[in-house]
Amino acid sequence: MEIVASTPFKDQKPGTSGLRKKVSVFQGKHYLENFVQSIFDTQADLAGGLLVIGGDGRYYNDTAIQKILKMAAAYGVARCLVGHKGLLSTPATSAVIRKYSANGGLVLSASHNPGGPKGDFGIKFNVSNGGPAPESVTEAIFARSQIIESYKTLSTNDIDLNTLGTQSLGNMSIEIIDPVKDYADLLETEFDFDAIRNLIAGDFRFAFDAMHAVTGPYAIELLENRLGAPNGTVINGTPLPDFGGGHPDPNLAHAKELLSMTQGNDALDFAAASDGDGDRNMILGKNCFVVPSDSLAILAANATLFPAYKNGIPGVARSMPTSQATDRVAEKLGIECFETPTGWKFFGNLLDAGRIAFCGEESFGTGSNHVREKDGLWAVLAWLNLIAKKDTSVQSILDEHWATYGRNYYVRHDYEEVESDKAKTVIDQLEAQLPKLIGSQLHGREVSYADNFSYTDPIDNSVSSHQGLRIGFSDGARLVFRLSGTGTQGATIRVYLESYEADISKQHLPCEEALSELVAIALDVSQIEAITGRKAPDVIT
Ligand code: VG1
Ligand code: CO
Repeated sequence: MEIVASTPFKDQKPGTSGLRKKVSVFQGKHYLENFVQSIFDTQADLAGGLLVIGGDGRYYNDTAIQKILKMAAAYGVARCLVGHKGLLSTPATSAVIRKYSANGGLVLSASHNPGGPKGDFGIKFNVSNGGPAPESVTEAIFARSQIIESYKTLSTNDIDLNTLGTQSLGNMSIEIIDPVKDYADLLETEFDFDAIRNLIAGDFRFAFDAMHAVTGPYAIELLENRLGAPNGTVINGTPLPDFGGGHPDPNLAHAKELLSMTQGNDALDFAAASDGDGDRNMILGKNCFVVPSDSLAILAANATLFPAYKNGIPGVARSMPTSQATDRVAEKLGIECFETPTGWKFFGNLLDAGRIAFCGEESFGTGSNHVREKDGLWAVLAWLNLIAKKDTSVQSILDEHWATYGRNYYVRHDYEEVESDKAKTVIDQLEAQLPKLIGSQLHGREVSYADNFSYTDPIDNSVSSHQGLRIGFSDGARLVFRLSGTGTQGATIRVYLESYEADISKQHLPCEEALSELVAIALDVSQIEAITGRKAPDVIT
């Protein structure tokens, strides 16, 4: 056992989803160790307990796992479950923590951020319900990291991560587990696999893009092995440390290859993709794209088609910037609907209390109470289940939904790597205007409310304030502005735009057209162009 003296790093405050930094920062002397020791020091249950460890396979995954295992053994963790080759997707980690009643888990991932030596790395700590640590826990970890003076480790050889089975490290036992099986078994209980099998055996054609990230082995097992999809249905299925040089973010900007497979004469009926750590999803149909906010609303509206929810769901939740499409479904079904701050950690209490069964975020995140993370393949299987049961195309599922509930046109504009002080000025000057906007007209639309979103958790009454600026209009349209909490360079300004259209004859406009006036209002009130010098968003999703 070695006790290594160290001094605090000022910047170890976890963001929306764990601590995320450039790989080079994590490679810095004591950086990773300080953060991991801060987690151990604040989580007494881990001493003598069970810890799950895995990651998305990105560059530095293996090195980090070796360091963490030695520190866990030195700290006194009794047992670790580690994914084979160091791999475990975020939803699979959640499933494993829950199945084996672990005291917590560490996911090594920077999610959809690019990987490789010049890319990003991250560490997320999940608690015993399988979900991301709530704010009270991340705040305690950060506080500890600010006064840390040393960490403990063992000086010993590396563990073999490539062989399944049990090994020991000091007094700690380590089991290298199949990262796929427990998770795939769980998903099989959620959906009607026979119906999906029949769909796939017919003339239905589809593809899944794992983007060379962690989901490849999971998708091959579920879609090809268990559901009988032809070999090659899963593309880019081998996890690579640099994701093949790509950006493992499933959206229209980064999954171009897949998008093109759903367009034109020979278009596939269905296509889907997930991100670096397997918790995001993108759903495409023949010549159409399902906006994630709509996806949540549609799955909620059709929950009884899924075996696990055949008696209906108690409630739903969406993050604040996610469109209000789901609210309309909840209203009609007579179930509860919650609006939470951005980040999956805010759904945990509601799921644990049984108040909601489905939840989602506009950022390509959808999930249910089967785990406590968003789950890319869960959403993909849900859509396959839906298509099989409805026996119709993705576009007609969308059309039918909009005809019943109205359409929430939706788009997000991201301005990336903006100088931090300028991004802050955009938000501050807008926030200062909010009180006087209420009741005023902006381009002919009446502002019915304008505030900085604050959330009181209905289960533990904890309050999270300053979660994003909202401007709501009397016609159901809405603008939201917030700064990203996952970037590693400068600041990213996110502008979320939404309008509501009940008239069926106006539900098939291009999104840009339907939202063009709101874009103009957003630019006017936020002064983004004048303050940042940017002429257009970098990414539109
Ligand atoms: C983004 C998304 C948010 C999501 C988070 C983590 O956060 O907007 O909805 O929960 O990423 O997703 P931010 O703070 O950058 O807007 V993942 O797939 O990185 O775990
Ligand atoms: Co992710």
